Amino acid sequence: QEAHAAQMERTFIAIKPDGVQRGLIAEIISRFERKGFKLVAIKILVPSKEFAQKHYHDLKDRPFFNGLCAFLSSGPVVAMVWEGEGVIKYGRKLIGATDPQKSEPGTIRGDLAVVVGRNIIHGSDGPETAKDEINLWFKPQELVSYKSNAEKLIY
Ligand code: 3AN
Repeated sequence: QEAHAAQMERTFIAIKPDGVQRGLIAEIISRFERKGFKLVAIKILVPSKEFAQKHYHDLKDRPFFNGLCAFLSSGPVVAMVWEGEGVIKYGRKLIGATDPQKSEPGTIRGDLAVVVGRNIIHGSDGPETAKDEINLWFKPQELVSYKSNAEKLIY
């Protein structure tokens, strides 16, 4: 282990029920993987309504909060943790703007979604939310630290 190999940045990414039902799991994972980010945790689950409310607690005063939580808990969600330099900010870039009408072509939402209520993917919006969301969705032992052989070609 090299001295500078400190814990790399991590973010929480979820493929929402619409993304799963539409068969976009591999497409979305592929975009993060090809960029050079590393998958360190993954599972599929149907979140309860209460769990969805915890996940979206920051939005509890918004008019769409109930619909949003009902939707997140309506079917299987693929929950993941991705690791890499700048992964929080760049992950948001790969995802694109919240409203798919405003996300650029080339982004996940720009290429694959049409309306804000069905925008197929969630990504943490900063270091604090990343930490909170990873802790909410995963137990520490579900995260796997490993050295990828490709890393020396990426960094
Ligand atoms: P992002 O997912 O890009 O971080 P947030 O955190 O502002 O965006 O919103 C979380 C989720 O709430 C969005 N992914 C979207 O599904 C939903 N949402 C945001 N704004 C609206 C809206 N105006 N109407 C319905 N749903 C919304």
